[in-house]
Parts: sequence; structure tokens; C-alpha cells
Amino acid sequence: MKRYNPKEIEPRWQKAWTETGLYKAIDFDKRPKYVMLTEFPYPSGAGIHIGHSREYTLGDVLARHKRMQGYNVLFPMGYDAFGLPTENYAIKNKVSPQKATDDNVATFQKQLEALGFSFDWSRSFRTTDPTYYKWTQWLFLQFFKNGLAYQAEIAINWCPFCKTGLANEEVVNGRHERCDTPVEKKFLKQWLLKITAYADRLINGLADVDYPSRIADQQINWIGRSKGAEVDFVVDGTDEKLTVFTTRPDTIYGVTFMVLAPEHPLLRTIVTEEQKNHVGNCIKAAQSKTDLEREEEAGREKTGVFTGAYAVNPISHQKIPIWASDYVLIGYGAGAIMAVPAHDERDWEFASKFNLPVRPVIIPQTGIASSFVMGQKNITPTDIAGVGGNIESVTGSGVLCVTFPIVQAAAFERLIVDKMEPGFWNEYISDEDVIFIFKHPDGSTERLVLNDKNEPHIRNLGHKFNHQAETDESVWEWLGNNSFYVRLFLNCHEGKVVNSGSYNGINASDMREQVVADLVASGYGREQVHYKLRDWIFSRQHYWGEPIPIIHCPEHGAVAVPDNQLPVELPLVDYYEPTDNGESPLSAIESWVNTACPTCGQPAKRETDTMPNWAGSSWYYLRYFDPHNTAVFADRSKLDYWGAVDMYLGGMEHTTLHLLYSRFWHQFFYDQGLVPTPEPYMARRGQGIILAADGAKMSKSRGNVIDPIDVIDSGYGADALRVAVAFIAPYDQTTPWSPEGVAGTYRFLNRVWILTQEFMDSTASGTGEQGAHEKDILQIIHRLIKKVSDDLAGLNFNTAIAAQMEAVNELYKLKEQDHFVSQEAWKFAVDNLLMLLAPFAPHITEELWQQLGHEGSIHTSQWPSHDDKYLTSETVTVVVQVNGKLRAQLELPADVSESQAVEAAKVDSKIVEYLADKEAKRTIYIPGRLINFVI
Ligand code: ANZ
Repeated sequence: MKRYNPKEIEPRWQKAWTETGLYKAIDFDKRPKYVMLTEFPYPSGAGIHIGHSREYTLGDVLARHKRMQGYNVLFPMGYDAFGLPTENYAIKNKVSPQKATDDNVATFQKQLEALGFSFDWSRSFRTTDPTYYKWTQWLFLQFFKNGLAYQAEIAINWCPFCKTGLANEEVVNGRHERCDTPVEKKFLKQWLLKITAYADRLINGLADVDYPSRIADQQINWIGRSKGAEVDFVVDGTDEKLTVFTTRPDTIYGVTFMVLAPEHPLLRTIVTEEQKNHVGNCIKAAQSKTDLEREEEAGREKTGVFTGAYAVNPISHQKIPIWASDYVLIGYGAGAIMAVPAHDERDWEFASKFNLPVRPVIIPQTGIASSFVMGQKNITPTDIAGVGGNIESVTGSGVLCVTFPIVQAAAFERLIVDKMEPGFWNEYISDEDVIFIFKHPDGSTERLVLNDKNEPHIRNLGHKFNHQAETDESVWEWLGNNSFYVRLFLNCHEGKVVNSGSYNGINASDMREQVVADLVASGYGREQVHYKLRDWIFSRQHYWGEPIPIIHCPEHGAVAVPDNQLPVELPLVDYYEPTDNGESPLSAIESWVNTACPTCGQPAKRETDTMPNWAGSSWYYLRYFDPHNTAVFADRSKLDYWGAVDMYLGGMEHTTLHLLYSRFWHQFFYDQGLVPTPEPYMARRGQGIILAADGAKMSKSRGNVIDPIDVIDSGYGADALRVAVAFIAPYDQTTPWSPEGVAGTYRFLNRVWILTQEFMDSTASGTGEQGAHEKDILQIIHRLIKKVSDDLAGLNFNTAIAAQMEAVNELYKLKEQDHFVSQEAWKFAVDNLLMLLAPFAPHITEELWQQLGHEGSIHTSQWPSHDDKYLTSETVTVVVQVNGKLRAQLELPADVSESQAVEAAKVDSKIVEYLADKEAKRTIYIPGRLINFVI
């Protein structure tokens, strides 16, 4: 019998597949098309590790599955070769980025080939090929010509380590996401792409694609659309209008002060004589800080000054003091706010600091049985009843939900304080808000949220409510002015409107609509939408990127390089290290920089900034549809044929970077009539990270990287590795690498190999005669076909493998009984088992397929389909117990009813004696599994 030897099989089949062009996607083929995309890699110096191979392995499994289902599959691969990693690697290793890229691509190519992926390599390219970036530049110019690429002098995020400007998306917690260096602010003239023009489209388009909510939500939050209103307040005693942006017009009666940013132009006009000095100091202090510092400080101590001036609330007509403070930023909204301390955290802090009034205007929705975390076993139901409390529910996790009459608040608080173990407050109440639910005499309930965890606050709860004397309003007023309770109202978006004149009693959402309508009618306001999303900073001061194809002419300004002069090639240079002054290294190459203006022919200079590394990846999937075209970026007929990407697998970390950017590019192309579909990717899934075995991130510096080539060469082979990667965990789960996993999957493949060999040997000896186990064999396989097909449709790769392992175990058991006598059934079993395994383990299955004498490749065979009649087994084994003790086992028809089963059990010879003269007190029946007579 032949031995399973992946070292011999795998390279041989890889070569054969390449020679026959098995995985070539065919333009305009009659079969339905399927574009399976995985994110193309940076060819970094380190090569790929096991973690990277997950995405390609799972993508390959899906591509192979679709091919066997009869699709014309396009599964492409290329290299995203521009960008900082390569440039940094080149500088460090003193080679040119071109040479570094060549070397790195060679390493990657070797690794990807060794893993047996079914990429159509004939469509491969690098983003650094001038034949490719010619079109990246051309596409950039379409943005430029439509006013969506523009230059502006702005404060940008600057990475002092990489010496380049960054996009907002590249800054995570104040650091450059690539090198973790704290980011600085720098004023530079930059190119920007107007992604904000597509903010709504980027949100709305998500409704038409199949993205998991964790991906869609992240994009929506990043875009941060807030719908609100601009409201005009008249400065008292003047004609000046002070305009603010608010997302909460429903809180307009809660405005107790206004705040202007220190840079606000009205500030100098409205300030009173007495306040001039103070305000001047405030302005000066703000000037010495960056926006970033101010944003950070806004989280700490609030500073500010009163201007002496007042504004008139256009709805309530109250006079409101105007303050200046740097927690309001000049660059957002209108640079001024109406402050509502009862419902806004920052305003609340400011009001607390300067002792300004707090006026709650929305009461949280009542009757929400939220949790009151007690965790105290020594507070008994009697204690609670003693202060008029009522236990509403106890949740599974032991959280007690209690309601109290509001008049008993003080008694209730005392109860908690008295009964509380020392340290309870800090120990037990971690991140949760504590919520008291108080009950009014009319039965309505109200929630009070307490999330200040300091014990002393508890003792502040001395206020005695005199229910007779106090109206609801005055209670709310008191609560609003009490720092302990104010948290109740903060961030309260829904509820009943109070303290708001004729609007009282309506819902906050209705109030929002009504106030805006009233403001519009009176000419004091209008609807406004603002976004967190900022335009995409598109300039990099680096060598290794696409030159921005613009020429600056003293006469004509920024002029597009004419199409027939594209690409603007990167000059080959010796020196390409970044500079400290924010100038691109290209600016030093005078022969390249100096050129003629395309419009007037006069001396002009080339743009020396290059594009960010996100440029090439923003449209690469389209190039796969027509990779060698020299006349257009892709021929329209091919774009029409391939349409959008059907499934896109990629990293979660790209959700608000590459995924958002490329959707923006595509939507713009669609508007230009350049592509046929409004969205680039019909479905997106994000795979989880594979960590090192020690649970840390795999990284070269930690020395815990697993190179797939090492695993393959150790003798396990690519198939065992691929199956292990698919089997390791649900695909979207982060999980540590398990070295034993490959040993296990290798054993599994070996069992498949041996089973097939034994089957072939038995055929050769010609014992073909139908046996008694035919049905059992077919049942195992039909169930497996259904299971694996369903699992692949749901991307449940790991359970698909588990099912195959189980089926192989069962087949081994049957083999011992049947000795391959049921020849036909065994042939069906082996053939189908191999086909189901083929997407995961392409080499071993192809080898065995050929050995079995099949014509053609297993990878172009037809995916099996199951027959329903084999899915249910015809009999079930029912255990019969008497008083919980096992007394008998019955083989009964699978569709047996309860009464039939019980009848059959009662007359069973082993049971009869127990039941002799007694009637069972109770009979427990678990369908198809168990009967228990309790006597
Ligand atoms: C009154 C109000 C009441 C507000 C309330 C919020 C809550 P987003 O959602 O991020 O867009 N704001 C407006 N312009 C500002 C500026 N230049 N600097 C600092 N804060 C500013 O935030 C919009 C809200 O942030 C606005 O709505 C405004 O405060 C504040 F219960 O107005 B709001």
C-alpha cells in the first residue's frame, strides 16, 4: 500500500495545476460568475506567517467550493507594494525600495504557492507597477477634475518617526497605527480627498450590502452623522445674532448658559467693559494650546470666563449668560453652544465648577425594570418591605430589581448605608450604574441612576421628600440641582418633557421635531447635519508612493498632468530618506521637479508629495477584471461581466481605513459612470487573528512567528496545515495557534488516505457483493454532504472539518464489519468524502481522485448533493428506566409517538416485572431517547 507523502504529492500537483491553468477565471464565460476576494498583502520583509495564511486559506476554501458548484470563479492575488513598511525596510537594509519589493514579493510568492492556493496568477500585479499606478494616477485626476481632490493648508497629524503626515483614520489613541509613535500637529499644505461629500452615501449604501453589524456599525460610528439644528440667539440689547449648533433642540428650555469658543469673532464685540481683561486672558491662554491639547484638557478641569453679556432664548425668551471657554472648539459646528448642564456631561462639569443653574427638562422613561445591583445578602426582603419597597424581580445573575415609593427615598438610602459592608461600594459596584427605581403614589415609577462610586455621596442623600408639600416639578428641580442625582438626566435622549412651558408632557423626540419647526417658522433656526468624518488627507512626504500627477504653474495654479503623459513615474534615485521639514524627498530632485506647465508651456514644478499607501488598494479589485489593459483602467465590458466582488474576506482593522476608502472611490466611480455597480463588495466578512501559541500577537520582534513553510517542510505538508487553520476556531474568532493541531489534522488526512487505499485494494481483489451495511454507509455520507454544504454556506469551516473527522471515524467502524463488501456504497462514500474535503485539502484529494481512476481534476468535479431520504434514521434506541435505573433498551421506529413508545415499554419482558401490579405514578418521556417510570 502506498504511503501518504505530502512532500512528494504537493509540489507535483501544484506544478500540474499551473501547467493546465486549472484556476484561470474566464472572461465572459457562460457559467455564473463569482468573485472571491481576499485582501492582497504588503510584501514586507518578514514574509507571511500562519496568521496571514488564515485569510487566504479560508478564501481559497470558498473559491474552490464555488468552482465545484459550477461558478466561473475569479480568485485573484496581487501585491500592495507601496508604502511605509517597504520604504522603512529598504532604508534599514540599505537597498532600494524597488529591489526590496522584488525580494519580498519573491518570498511571498514562494509561500503562497507552497500553500496550494487556487489563485489565478495570470491576473496578478503590484501596485508599484507603472502600468498599474498609471491608472491610480488617472483615477486621482478624475477626483481632481470633479473638485473632490483639493489642496489646503491645514494642521495635520504628523508622525515624527515616519516623518510623514497621516490621515485621521491612521491615528489610533493619539498614535500612528503603524509604528505607535505619538502623533504631533503640523501645519502643511496638503492634498485632500473630499470623502465628506460621500458621508451619507457611505452610510446609506450599507443597507444594500451584506456586512456583519460589527463592521457596518463601526463605519457608521466613524462617519458620525449627527442631525441637529442651528439656533440663533439674539445678544441682549444688540442686533447681533449668536448661532449655535445643537443635536438636542428638545433641551432648549434647559439652556442655562451659552459658551463661545475663545476664537469666536463675536467675543470681542459683546464682552462688557468689566469683563474685558478676563476674556482677553482666556483668549490668550487658548492660543497657546493646540486643538489636541484642548480636547484632552476638556476631559479634565474646565476653565472659562463670563463675558458680561446675555443672550435671549428664542423659544423660552429667558435671558441667558454668555461665557467663553476652550472646551468649545471653533472648528466644529458653529463654534458656540447652548449649554444644557442637566443633559450634557461637559456642560454639567462646567456648571458644577462655576455654580451655574441646572435645569432638567427630560425625565427618563418610566417603568424600565433596570437593575439595582445590590449584591448584599444581608438585606432581606423584610428589610426592603420595611421601607415600603417591593422586589420586582431577581435576575439570573442575582441582580435585585426593587421599587420604592419616592417618599421613602431617604429611608431607603439609610437602609443601604446601614446594611452595607465596609468597602461594598467600591468593591461590588464596578462599572455598572446603580439604579434606584422609585414609585410615585399613582403607581408610576422613575429611575434614578447613581454612578458615582464614592461612598461619601451616599451620605449626601439627606433630603427628605415631603410628598404632600412638593410637586413633582419641585422634586425634579431639586434632583436636578443635586450633583448626586443629576446623572439621571445626563445622556437622556428619550422620555417625557418637563419644565418646558407649553411643550410639557410630550415625548422628547416629538419635542425635537416641534421645536425645529417652531424655530424655522419664527426665522430663528434651521435643520443642520454634521459629521465626525473629515476629508481624507491624501499627501505623504515620502518617496515610495505614487507621485501625485499635478504640475504647479505660477500662472495656472495646480494643473492636471495630461492623460498621455501618465504615468508620472517615480524617478530612480539614490537618496530617498524622508526629511524633517515636511518636504518630500522628491523635492530635492531638481531635474524631475522642474517641468513645463501643460497649459501654457512656461516653467512649472511637479507636485512632490506622493499618495498614501491606501491609494493603490482603493481600486485594485477592479484591475483584476482586466489586468493587462493599457488603454483604460479596465474595459467596460469586463467590468460589466464581473460586476461587484461577491465575497470579500479581510481584517477587522481595515474597517474604517481601506474598506471605507475603497467604498468611497467606488461610489464616486459609479457616479462618473466608470463602474456598473454602486457598491464594490456585496458581502464582507472579517476573520479573527491567530495569535502565537503563547497568546501574544505574532511578531518578528517577539520571535514567536510561525512560518507556514516551516510547518509544511516539517513533513506535515500544506494540506494538514490548511485543515488545521480552518479547524482551529470559528473563522471570526481570535485564537492562539496550536502546534498540536497540525499533528491532529495530519493524522486525520492519513486516515482518509488509508481508507481510500484499503478500498482500492479491496476492489482489486474483487469481493464485490452487496452487504448489509450499505444503508449505514450511505447515511453517513449523505448527512455529511448536507452538513458540510450548510457549513460552507455559513462560513463555519471548523465544524465542517469536525463533521468530516467524525464521519471518517464512523466509516472506519463500519469497515471492520463490512470489509468493503458493499462495494457500490463504499465507492460512493470515498468519492464524496474526497470531494467534500477537496476545498480544504486540495493536494491529497486530487491525488486520491486520480488513483481512483477519475477523469479530470477533482477541483472541477461537481459538488455533491445529498438525498433527504438518508437524513433521518429509521429507528431510534430508547432507554427505559424504572425510578431512574436503566432496565431496558428498545429499538423503535424513528417516528414513534409517545403513547406507542410507552405502550411498547410497558409490555417489554424486562419491564413487565417492575410494573407488575403497580401503576406508574409518573411517566417521563424524552422523545426518541428515554422513558422513565416513576413508581
Ligand atoms: C445642546 C445639548 C444638549 C447638546 C444635550 C448635547 C446634549 P455631536 O453629536 O458630536 O455632533 N457642540 C456643538 N458644537 C460644539 C463645539 N464647537 N465644541 C464643543 N461642543 C459642541 O455633538 C453635538 C453637540 O456637541 C451639540 O449639541 C452641542 O451640545 C455640542 F443634552 O447642544 B448640544
